[in-house]
Amino acid sequence: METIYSEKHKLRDAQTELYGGQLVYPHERPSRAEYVLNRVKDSELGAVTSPEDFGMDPILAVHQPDFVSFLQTVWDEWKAAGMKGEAIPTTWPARRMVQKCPNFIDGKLGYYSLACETSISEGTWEAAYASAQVALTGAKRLNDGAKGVFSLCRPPGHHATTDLYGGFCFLNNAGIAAQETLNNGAKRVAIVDVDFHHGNGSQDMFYQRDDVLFISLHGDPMEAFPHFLGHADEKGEGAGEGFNFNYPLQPGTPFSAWREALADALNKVKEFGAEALIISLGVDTFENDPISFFKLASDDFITYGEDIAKLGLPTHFVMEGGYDVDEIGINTVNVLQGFEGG
Ligand code: OKP
Ligand code: ZN
Repeated sequence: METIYSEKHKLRDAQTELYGGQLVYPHERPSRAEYVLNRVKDSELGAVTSPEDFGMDPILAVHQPDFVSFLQTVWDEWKAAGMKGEAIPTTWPARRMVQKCPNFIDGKLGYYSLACETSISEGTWEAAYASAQVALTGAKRLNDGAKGVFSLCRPPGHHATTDLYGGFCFLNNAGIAAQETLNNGAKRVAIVDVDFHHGNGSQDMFYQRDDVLFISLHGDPMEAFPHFLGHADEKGEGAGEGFNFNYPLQPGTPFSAWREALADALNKVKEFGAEALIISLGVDTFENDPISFFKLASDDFITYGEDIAKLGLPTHFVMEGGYDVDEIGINTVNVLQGFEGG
C-alpha cells in the first residue's frame, strides 16, 4: 500500500498544550508522524510519496472561507497584538451570548475554537494545509484505482468542523477527502472513524447529507473528549437522517466489544452502498495510550484491518490520533497490513 507523507507536518510544533491545569509539551507532536513513517519503511508496506498540491478549492468545499482566512492569519495577528506566548483562546460565545466574530484576536480565537488545549504557533497553517493536501492526494490515488491508500496526515483533522478548530485539529482531512471523492464521481462515500475520540467535526460537516455516511466508535462523550457530541441518539438530520451513527463505548472496553461495534458499523456501510470507504485511523484505542481508555492490544489492530478488508471497498486510511509514541507506528501499520492480508 502506498503512503502519502509530507515533511511539512514538522512545521506544526507547538510547545504548549493545556493539560491537567499545566502547560505541557503537546501529545500531538512531530515525532508521532516520524514513528509511523519509520514503521512504514521498516515493514516495507510500499512506496512513500509526497503529496501534490490541489490548492484551496477542495478545502473551501467543506470549510467556511472566514474560518480558513482566520487560520491563515491568526499567528500574525496574535504576534502583532504583542502577545508573548502561543495563541490560546480564553473566552467563548457561550450559552445566551452573541455568535458574532469580534475584531480583536482574543475574541476571534474563541469564536473559531471548540476547545483550548490546541495552542496555535508559527507554521501551524502551513502544516495543516500540507496535511489536507496529503489526504487529497490519497483521494486521487483511490480515484485512479488503488484498492487501499494511506494518508499519513499530521496534524489530524476529525475534530475540526466547517468553522471550528480544536482537539489538535485545524482542517478536517477526512472530510476534505470525502468531498473530493464525491467530486471525483463517487455517489456514496462512508467515513468510519475508529479513533478513540468522537469525530465531531466529520459528523457535523455531513450531518444533513445523505451522500456521506458517518459512523464513529469512541469513548462515551459523557466520559471523554469532545464531551459535547457523539451520543448514540445522533442519527442525522433532514436529508441526512439515518446517515449518521455513533457507538459510544465505556471505559475499559476490550477488543471483543469494540470489534462487535465495528462489525455493526461495517454492515451499515454495506447496506448504504458505499462506493468508497474512508477510515479515520486513530490508534489511541491502544491499551497503553496515555490519554484514552480502551484496551486494544497491538495484534487486535491486525485483526480489525482484516475485518475492514472483507468489505471489499476501495479504502482510504487517513491518520488521526494515537499518542503512545513507541507503539503508534506498530499499531498503525498493523491495521494497514491486516487490510492487505485480509
Ligand atoms: C485528538 B484526537 C484530556 C483532554 C483531551 C484533547 C484530546 C484530543 C484528541 N483531559 N484533550 O482525536 O486523537
Ligand atoms: Zn483521538
